[in-house]
Amino acid sequence: MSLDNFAIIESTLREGEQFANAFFSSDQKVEIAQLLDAFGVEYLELTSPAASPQSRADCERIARLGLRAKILTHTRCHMDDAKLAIDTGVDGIDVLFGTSSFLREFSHGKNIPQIIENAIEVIEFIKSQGLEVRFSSEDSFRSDLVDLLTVYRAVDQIGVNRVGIADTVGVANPRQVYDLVRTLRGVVRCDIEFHGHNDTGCAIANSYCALEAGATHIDTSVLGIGERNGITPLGGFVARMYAFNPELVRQKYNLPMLREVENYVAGLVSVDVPFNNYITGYTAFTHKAGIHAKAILNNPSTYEILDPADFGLSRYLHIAHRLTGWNAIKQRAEQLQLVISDEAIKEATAHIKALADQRPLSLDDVDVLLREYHSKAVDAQEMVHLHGD
Ligand code: HCA
Ligand code: CU
Repeated sequence: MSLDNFAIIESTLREGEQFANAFFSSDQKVEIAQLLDAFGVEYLELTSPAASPQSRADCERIARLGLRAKILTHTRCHMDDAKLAIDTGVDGIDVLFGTSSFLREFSHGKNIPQIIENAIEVIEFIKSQGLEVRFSSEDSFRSDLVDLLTVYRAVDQIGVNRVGIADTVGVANPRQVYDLVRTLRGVVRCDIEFHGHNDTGCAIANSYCALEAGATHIDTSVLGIGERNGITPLGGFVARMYAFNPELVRQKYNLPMLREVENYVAGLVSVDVPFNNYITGYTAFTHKAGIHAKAILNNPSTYEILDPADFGLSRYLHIAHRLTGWNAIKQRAEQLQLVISDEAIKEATAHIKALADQRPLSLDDVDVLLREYHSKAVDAQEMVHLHGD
């Protein structure tokens, strides 16, 4: 089943370069490639060598690094581009039919044979050079289904390695993705890739549904960077797959590296990692309400489907507020090595809640209060001793 056997095509160095703030130097591209390779993604997709002389040089440089990940570049379905790409030394080429001509021709319904003829020429040429080749169409969800399947069937028959479905404008919802991939699965033998934009927040769910329906490859980028608001984010996709099969995801990827890769890319494109980011957002493992905190102390999986330790992270119990509970306050006292009776802890908790109704509290405020309760307890004990003597 694809859900247990999927591959990530990491496109930070292609789709990510289309992000508004992205300008990667050659050395920075190499660093991104090495980090993603160490993280364990199966493929890296690079900007077309036809884009600019530097893009071409960078393809050659990254192809020569000897990384474990397969190196792909992404080009139009043109013989000129394919030749240029082959000369860079990459392992494979993702070819794409451009929107305007594809859609125009599809809507007239006339040029399907021409599209197929062109695709076959390019695909056979790439294959004859011993490279992996993928064929995909832009804006698949707004193309005519019959035309789409006709083209995909034809390229499958000549042995394309993979066909791709692209939700270029982020219009698809999970059920539509499931249906299209399922239909395509019945038509082609080759692998199926899904590329999803996130304009309406469905990119991760759509990627997951694509796998459920039989897709094998998912495109991602670090923090989801890409055109407009981007595509399926690597971290969010990994979180989704971890929720499905933690063991598999732990084996496939070096999860503690995720934060490093994200911080590096965030710095390069001058954005902050969002506070609510999947896995690495600064509140991703923060528990607040008293009932949550109590359960987390007893068994973290009550409120956590991801184990922060697997990602080299730790959870945080936020206790300095009016929703707090005495179990969490007691645990804080223990952390501070303050011995205080349960009764006194309950009093301290009531005190904290009353204070928190007046103003925002910090952990320091809680600690000061706990130390006061502790000293009161010690004083009381000393009194008992004195009287006892
Ligand atoms: C684009 C192209 C693309 C290609 C996706 C693919 C898209 O920038 O418009 O090759 O599968 O979203 O359609 O990124
Ligand atoms: Cu895209």
